[in-house]
Amino acid sequence: MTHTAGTPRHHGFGPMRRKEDARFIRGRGKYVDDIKLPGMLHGAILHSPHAHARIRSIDVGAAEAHPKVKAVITGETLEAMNLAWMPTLSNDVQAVLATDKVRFQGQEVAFVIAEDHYSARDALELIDVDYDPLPVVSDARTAMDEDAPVIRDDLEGRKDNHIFDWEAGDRARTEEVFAVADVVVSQDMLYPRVHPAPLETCGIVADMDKVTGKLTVWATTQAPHAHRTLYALVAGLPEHKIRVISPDIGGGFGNKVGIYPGYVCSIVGSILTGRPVKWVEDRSENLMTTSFARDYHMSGSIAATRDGKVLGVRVKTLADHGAFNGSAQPTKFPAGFFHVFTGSYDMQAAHCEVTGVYTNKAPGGVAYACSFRITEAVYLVERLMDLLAAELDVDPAELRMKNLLQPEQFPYTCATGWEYDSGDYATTLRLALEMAGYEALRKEQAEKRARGELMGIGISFFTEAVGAGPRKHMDILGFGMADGAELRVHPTGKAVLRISVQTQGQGHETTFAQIVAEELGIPADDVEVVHGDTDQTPFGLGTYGSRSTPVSGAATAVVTRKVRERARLVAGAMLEADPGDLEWSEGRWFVRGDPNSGVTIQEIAMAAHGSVELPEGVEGHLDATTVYNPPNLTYPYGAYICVVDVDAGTGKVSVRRIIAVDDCGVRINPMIVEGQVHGGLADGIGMALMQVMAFDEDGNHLGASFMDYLLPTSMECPSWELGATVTPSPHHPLGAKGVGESATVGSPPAVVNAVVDALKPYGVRHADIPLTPANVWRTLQGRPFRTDLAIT
Ligand code: MCN
Ligand code: CUN
Repeated sequence: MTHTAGTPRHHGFGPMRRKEDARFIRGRGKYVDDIKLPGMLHGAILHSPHAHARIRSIDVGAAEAHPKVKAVITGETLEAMNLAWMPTLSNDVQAVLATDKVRFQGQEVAFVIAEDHYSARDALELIDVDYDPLPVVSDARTAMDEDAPVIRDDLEGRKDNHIFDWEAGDRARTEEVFAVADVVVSQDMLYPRVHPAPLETCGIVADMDKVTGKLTVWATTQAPHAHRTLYALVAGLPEHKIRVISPDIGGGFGNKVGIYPGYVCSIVGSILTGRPVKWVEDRSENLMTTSFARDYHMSGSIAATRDGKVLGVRVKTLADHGAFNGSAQPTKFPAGFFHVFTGSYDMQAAHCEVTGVYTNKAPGGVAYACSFRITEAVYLVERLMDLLAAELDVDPAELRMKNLLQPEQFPYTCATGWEYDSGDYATTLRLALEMAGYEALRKEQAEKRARGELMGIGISFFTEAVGAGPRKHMDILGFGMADGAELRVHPTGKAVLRISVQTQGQGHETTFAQIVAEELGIPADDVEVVHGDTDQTPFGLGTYGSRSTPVSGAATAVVTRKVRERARLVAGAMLEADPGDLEWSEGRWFVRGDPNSGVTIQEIAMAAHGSVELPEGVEGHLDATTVYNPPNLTYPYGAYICVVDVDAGTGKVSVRRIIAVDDCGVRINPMIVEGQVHGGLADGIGMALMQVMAFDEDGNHLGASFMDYLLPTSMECPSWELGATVTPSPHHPLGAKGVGESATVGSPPAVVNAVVDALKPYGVRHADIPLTPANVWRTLQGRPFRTDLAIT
């Protein structure tokens, strides 16, 4: 399964260039904003300037009188249609347009529909809303105070801002383990609120055809089928009369899983006006109102023996979910997969408690290349491992090596009940250490320290759980997550594959064609991958939690194998041989022992379409469909090492090197996998050093543009050093595991561990992210500050 990098292979796995790039680099991508329909109208949203205020009145008269305005929708309009509130995926409701009061700055208040975009925007200024400001909660830590204003008074009987209490693991067992431990290390840490910030913002074109009764929606969604079903359930439209098309997407990163008020308003707008309605967010709208991630305040502890054997971890977490519990968050697991926080280590016990609270901030949630909160879990345990290493005065690599799960322990059930499928962790860490030249780095560090220079080396070893969702985890979401796939091989042996997942930049049109190519022996260029259109593809829940390869990739392998088996029967008829006597080699069936006797898949395809007499019961054509139910999640993992230099005078952190060794099982396209890792590493640098959604005490959003919400550029990123180990997943038909979020999940703790390591001579044992120059400088002065609140 190893191919030399750079050598394109067209008959299966290997580093093949992305098929979709031909249109992207020539400017031929087609995004939602490129959709232009005859008679199309344009929508714009009026947002609340206040974080918490009662709405006394909304006067839309002047806006309606604007000559280019066709309609103005308010919460009242929606109430009449029973659509003022929409269910979230997290057992909550969210206001589509505010009726009673606004609960976060930027909340949607009214929707103007006009002949053109600019008129719609102009008319927003003609709307007069009378607000009565209320006290604000912008810090989760004060949300449960006696005198805190109740944000969700719309919920019956609600007297405080509490959403849920949730725990996992065995409390009593964990207490026992902590009681006998030689060493316990504790640390409070904040994973602040961040935003996925895809370069293409969210948008929709909704077109209700009043003659056919069919609603067609072009939307930037990662989950077109799920959106269709939700629209049907919420709006009462028949599902077969809804078509959701997700065109090219300029990045999702979790931002495009949910349904936002602008989508509902555009659909309602099209129903009301009888014309197509387009709504596309601007940058500030995207950053201020759409799904956030993290915002976890964690108090963690780790217990170990004196000689460094880890016994257990526990954590208490305060989770800030904003004003509506609004993101895709499994109902029964309101903290997502956070409890996979024993990480990659063999431990006897673990326990976590999570309390979710409402604040006057935009709907919080999980999504940002996160695997449903495994990002926070990995950060927690990897920081704790470093703190423990410091306490025991042992090398952090050595401590990890001592506690990593061993190959013979797989399948391994962790202390909170998750079954890790496969792994050879020590090999991966060893490779990373070797690539880094770890010993030499430590020597260099000692020399630098002697000269008063700050250099840090940080390690992170992560295990992910991706590929929702196996039936055995069905209680997480309350419904199954099987994905369909359909494959048709045309008479000339060219094929079309229809899949349920949606690509947002991951290169599915290439990798999924490669899976067919590998299994059928035809060139990947001969396979067209159709996705992102509910009328043309089988049902499936879409792309998130790096589930495409684990679930839909498996479905693709299975459906292709079905076609290959059909081809065997056709080949039997062609060769006048018993199909049982046939053997397969790349792209052809032949009579066992007689390789020259074979027929190619292309010849079989032609024959299958009518030119050969098929035996009784064998249908013609080379088509198949399948539905794949994954038996388990896949557990990719990796070892990351980061080297930083810190300027003590300014607090500026320079990331000198990042070494990333990933094991995502069998790699379909190693070049695409590396691309995924590159992106995630940049994300990790961003989260560790720059990105944060901060708010002031009045709930004003302080990161509503890219001037304030800082994304890493190539200037902040070193030249990545990647390595790979391949430990196949035993239950996946191709042995593949998901990788799309691995580096985003795994890299932030490596960077933070490196910075804290650099600051060690100053007695620093922890610093909260993002480690901006100001924060690092203040930390060096012994005065760190909260980055998620306004600094005064
Ligand atoms: N792949 C492979 N071999 C493997 C695993 C993956 O060749 N063993 C390939 C896949 O076939 C696919 C890509 O790598 O082309 C990523 O696959 P996978 O890990 O299955 O993840 P998904 O395709 O389901 O993508 C989702 C994941 C998530 S949840 C976020 S968030 C994220 C991410 O992918 N958003 C992205 N990567 C992104 N990359 C881009 N460019 N844009 C986004 O919005
Ligand atoms: Cu958690 S972001 Mo991705 O799963 O869509």
